[in-house]
Amino acid sequence: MKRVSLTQYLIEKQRDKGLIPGELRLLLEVVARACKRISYSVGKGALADMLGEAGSDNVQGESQKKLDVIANEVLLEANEWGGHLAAMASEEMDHPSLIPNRYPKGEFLLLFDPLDGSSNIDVNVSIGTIFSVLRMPSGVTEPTEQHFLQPGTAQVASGYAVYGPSTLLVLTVGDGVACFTLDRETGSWWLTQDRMHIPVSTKEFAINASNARHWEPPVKRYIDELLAGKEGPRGKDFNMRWVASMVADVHRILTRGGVFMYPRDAREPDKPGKLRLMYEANPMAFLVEQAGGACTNGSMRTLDITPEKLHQRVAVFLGSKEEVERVTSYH
Ligand code: P6P
Repeated sequence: MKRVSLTQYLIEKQRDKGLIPGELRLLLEVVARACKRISYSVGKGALADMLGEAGSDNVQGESQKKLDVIANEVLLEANEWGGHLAAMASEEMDHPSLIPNRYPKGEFLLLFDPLDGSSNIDVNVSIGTIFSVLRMPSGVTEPTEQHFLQPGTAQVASGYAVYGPSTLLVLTVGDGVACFTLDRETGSWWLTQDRMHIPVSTKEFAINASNARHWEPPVKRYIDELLAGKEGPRGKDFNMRWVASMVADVHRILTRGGVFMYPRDAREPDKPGKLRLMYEANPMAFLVEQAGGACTNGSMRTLDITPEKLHQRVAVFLGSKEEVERVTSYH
C-alpha cells in the first residue's frame, strides 16, 4: 500500500483543504527535520558522549542535560533562516529568541520544550520534543514576550516527537491528529495513523502517586475511588501507568485512552502545578481535544486560560473525556 509522507499530508491540508498556508507547511517540515536530528542524537546516547549533565542550569533553575542544550540549539538553528517565523520561545531560554535581522521574518511564533522528560535520558526511557505554533498579532514587527501570551485556542498547530522504540511525530493543524513514523534508513516521515481518537472512557490512569499526601481533596477523592476498583463507587478495576515523560504518557493516551494528571500540590503551594502552560499543556491540550478528549486545569478548559507569563505553570488533567469531566467536577 502506498504510504503518505509528511510532505504529502501537509500539501493536501494546504492545497485540498486550504487549511494551512504554505508558510505553516514549511515551518512544520522544518520542525520535523529538527526532530529527526534530535532523534539521531538521542539514539547515539553514550556512543557520542550525549548523556549526562551539561554543567549548566536553565532559566527554571533545573540542571540541564547535554541533550537538553543540544535539542534547543538544533531547533533554534533549524528555524532561524527559513523566513516563516518572527520569534521562538523555549523552556530552556528565559526570553524569546528573535530572528536575526540578516534573515526575513515570518508571521508565526514557535514555542517548544526541546527535550521533555530529560530525567529519563540517562536511563534510556522514551523522551520527546513538544511544540506549539501561534500567529504573530497583525501589525506587530518587533515581537516581544507579550505577543506570545495568547490562549491555547489561538494555536494554529501543535505536536510532539517521541523518541522511543520508534521515533514518531504526532501533530494537528486543527483537522484531526496524525501520527508519522520515521524511517531511519531514508529519513522520511510516513503517515502511520490518521485521525487518532481517545476513547471516551478508560480503565487506565497516570499520576505520580508518590505525591498522594500532598494532593488537594478532590484529587485524593478521585484517585481513592479508582483504587477502590470493582468494590468501590466506580464499580470497575483500574490500571496505572506513570512514565514520568509527558510525551510518552500522552502518546499512550492518544493511542489507547487513559487520563493523565499532574495536579498542583502542597509541596509548592504558590505554584499552580509543575507543567508549563505555553509549551507543554497547551500543545497537548490542542492534540487531545482534536482526538476527542478533554484537558482542564481542574477548574477550566486549559485552552481557554489567558497566559500571564511565558513560563507559567499549570495543573493538568487530560485524556478520556469521561474521566477528565469527572475529576474536574470534583474540584
Ligand atoms: P515527576 C518531565 O520532567 C516532566 O516535565 C513531564 O514530562 C513529566 O510528566 C513530569 O515532569 C514528571 O514529573 O514529578 O513525576 O518526576
